[in-house]
Amino acid sequence: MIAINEKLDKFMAKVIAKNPSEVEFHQAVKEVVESLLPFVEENPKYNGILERMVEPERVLMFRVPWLNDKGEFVINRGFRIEMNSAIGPYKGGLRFHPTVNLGILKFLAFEQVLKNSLTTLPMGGGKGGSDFDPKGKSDNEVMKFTQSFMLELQRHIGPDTDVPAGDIGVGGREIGFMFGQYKRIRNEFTGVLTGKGLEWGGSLIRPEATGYGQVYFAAEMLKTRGMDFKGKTVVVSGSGNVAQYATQKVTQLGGRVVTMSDSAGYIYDPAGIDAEKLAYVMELKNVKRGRISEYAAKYHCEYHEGKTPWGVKCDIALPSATQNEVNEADAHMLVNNGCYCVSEGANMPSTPEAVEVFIENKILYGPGKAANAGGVATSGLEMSQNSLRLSWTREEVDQRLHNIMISIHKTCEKYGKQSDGFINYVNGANIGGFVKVAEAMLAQGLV
Ligand code: NDP
Ligand code: 2IT
Repeated sequence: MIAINEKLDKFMAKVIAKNPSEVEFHQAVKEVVESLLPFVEENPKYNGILERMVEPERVLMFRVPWLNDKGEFVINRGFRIEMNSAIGPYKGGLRFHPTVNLGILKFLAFEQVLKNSLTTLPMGGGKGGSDFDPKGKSDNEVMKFTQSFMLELQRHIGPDTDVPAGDIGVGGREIGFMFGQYKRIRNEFTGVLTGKGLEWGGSLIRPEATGYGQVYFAAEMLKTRGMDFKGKTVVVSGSGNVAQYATQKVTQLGGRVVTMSDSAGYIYDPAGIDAEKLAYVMELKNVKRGRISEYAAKYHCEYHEGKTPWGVKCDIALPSATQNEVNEADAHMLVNNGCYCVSEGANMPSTPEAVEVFIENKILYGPGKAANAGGVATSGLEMSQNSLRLSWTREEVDQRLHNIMISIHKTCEKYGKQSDGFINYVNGANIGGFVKVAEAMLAQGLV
């Protein structure tokens, strides 16, 4: 054990020296390497693979100049991290948020490699985005920015090379503008982006997929203890794409979602956010682009400014906003209040200390790279439909998504089940995701 800890420290010292101040990247790598070092020790053929996996195959960073509505020049920074293409073209979302930097995108790209491997589909890993803040921008400004962003990005991507999609701040509107610009520059109508509109190559269920998948994964975890969503109280964070469809699926399965949030605070509606109230949230967030506090005013419930919802008593928690939104104190609160299942829709929403609390208390804890893989999996299904030039029905895509989430759960069980019967989904997802990528890297030689 001591030898493993020393190895981990040595490995991390190198990663930190080479990637200084990229704290989120260090955090993501450490969690994965911690799981994998004992496994690599037992399987020495994988020696050296982790060292290669933490070095992106390619990093693109570029200037994005555009003119705002006042006619002023604005300069943003654009990125694409092409992390690993061992098992397929680079695949992963674009994030537009003022906090975006190289370290955050490298953490997301690194997680994406293992996540995409878990989906069973042939997709490598990548991530990109910009420090552009869509909040408060007009449609015209968003279009100007995205066109300028794509003017550079287009030379690096393609349906067999690198296929971006949405993430925080990038939804149907942004994907539409980017697709139009790519098509105009390249004169190609092709599946270069996923999350497209249904009329122009998109897949049914892709908007729903991350939240639905997160709930399907939670349902699989609950099943291992003979439980389901019926009558359960569920706390959701976020009110964007993932949170909205997680809420919808929980309600369909008979659970009651009592919170949603945004970066300003959370609402607590003990009666539950039913289909009608969720339709209001969708209009508020996707069309009016308003704040979640308006929900509290409309439905006369509590609003907690500047707070996260983890102190609300629940059976199941679905973090669906952003990284490191659940800290150690939050994790203790959840567990002490009786929460026994956490399924992550966001990427790395729990700090390492919070994860430790969940594992020590042996609750059902599904880490993002397993629990939120339904989004990218359905992107993979969109790519398949684009290649076939066919569209599958809603039922067909949903069934495939559901089966993929069941399969990811099985993989986690296979690699994460301990001798006492407890499933450590962190180890399961990390090892399960790693094996396929590592085998492909070995087969392809030193590239
Ligand atoms: P959206 O932009 O649709 O929504 C993001 C939500 O999270 C908003 O409610 C936003 O509030 C909140 N949020 C964002 N940043 C912060 C912050 N720093 N602090 C508090 N709240 C914040 O994004 P998505 O729903 O698509 O993404 C949510 C999470 O899910 C992300 O971690 C993303 O990486 C992950 N994910 C997304 C997938 C997808 O298919 N979209 C797939 C897999 C994972 P506000 O409006 O105030 O900013
Ligand atoms: O984090 C993620 O998996 C996503 N944002 C979705 C990526 C995709 O290519 O659909």
